Amino acid sequence: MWIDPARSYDLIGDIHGCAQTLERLLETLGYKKRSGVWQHAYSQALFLGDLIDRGPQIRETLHIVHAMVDAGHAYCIMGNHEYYALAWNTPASEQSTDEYVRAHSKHHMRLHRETLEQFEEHPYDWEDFNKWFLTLPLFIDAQRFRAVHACWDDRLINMLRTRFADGRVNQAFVQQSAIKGSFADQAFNRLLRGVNLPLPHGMSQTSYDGFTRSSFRTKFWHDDESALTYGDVVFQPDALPGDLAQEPLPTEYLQHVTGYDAQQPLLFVGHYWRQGQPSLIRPNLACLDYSAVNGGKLVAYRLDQEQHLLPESFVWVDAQDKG
Ligand SMILES: [Mn+2]
Repeated sequence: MWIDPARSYDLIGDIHGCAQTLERLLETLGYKKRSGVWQHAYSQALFLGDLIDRGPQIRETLHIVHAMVDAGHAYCIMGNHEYYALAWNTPASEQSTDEYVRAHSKHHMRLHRETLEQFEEHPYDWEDFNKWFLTLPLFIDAQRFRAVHACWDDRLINMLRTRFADGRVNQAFVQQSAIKGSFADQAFNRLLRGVNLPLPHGMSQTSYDGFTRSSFRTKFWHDDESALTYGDVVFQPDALPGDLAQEPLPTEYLQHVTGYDAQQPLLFVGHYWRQGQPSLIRPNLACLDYSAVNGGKLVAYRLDQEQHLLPESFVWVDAQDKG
C-alpha cells in the first residue's frame, strides 16, 4: 500500500451499512460514479472501518467501498466489526474449546444479526468479503497523518510493524487473538476497540443500543495524568451511572492510558459514536464517527496539506437510511 503524502484525502467515519447516506456524502464531496465506481478527480477516500453490522444496506456498502479500493480510488482500514466478522468465521485452533475464534454466542449473534441476514442469500459474496477483510490494515501511517479505527498505541503498533510492516495481518494472527492476553488479542483490542476500563463496584450500564456492559470507553489522549476522575476520561455517548463521574480514577487504571501528545502527527479515528456538530478533539486529532446508523451524521474530513486540522474541513450529511 502506498499512501502519497502529497495528495488530498477524504477520511470517512463509520458507515455501518448506511449505503444511501454514504452515496450522498460521496456526492457532496464531489465524487462521481463512473463505470460503477465512485471516484474523484484528485482526491482519494480513506475509510476508517466499521462498514458492516447494524444498518439496512451492509452488502451495498461493502460493494461501494470495495469497488473504490479495488480501482485505486480509496483505502480502507479494519474496524472492530470487520475483525469480529473475521473472528466469527475463523476456526479456532485445536487447543481451544470453542469452534471459532469468536464464539457463536447469542450476544455475538445479535451484534451480527443484520449482516448475517442480509448475506443469507449471498453466501459466496460474504465469503469474498471476509477474504477482503483480512487484507485491511489495522492502521495507516502516512507520516504526515495517521489513521486507526479506535486508538493509536505506539508500543503495540511498533511491535506489530516488525511482523506486518504495512499493518495487514494474516489468518494465524486472527487465530492467535482467541488467546486472551496474547499479543494478537491486545493489538486487535487496543487498536480497534480503544481503551475500555471496567466500571467499579461491579456496576454495569445499558447503552442506547440495548447492550449491557460492565466497562466504559475512554479517551486515549490525556495530556495530564494527575488526579483524573472517571468523568475526565469517559468517551462514549452514555453518561456514567450515578455519581461515578466525580470519583477519582484508580491509579492502576493509568497504566492503560497510552497518551497521544499534541506534537504527534495528525490522527484520525472512528468508533466512538459521537453526537452533535462535528468538531476537532485537538489540532492533531479528529474522531469521524457521528453515529450515522443511529440517526446521526456520516462525517468526512477533507485533508489537504494543512499541518493542523481545521474545523471547517469537516463535511457531513445527515443519515436517513431506509432498508
Ligand atoms: Mn467501531
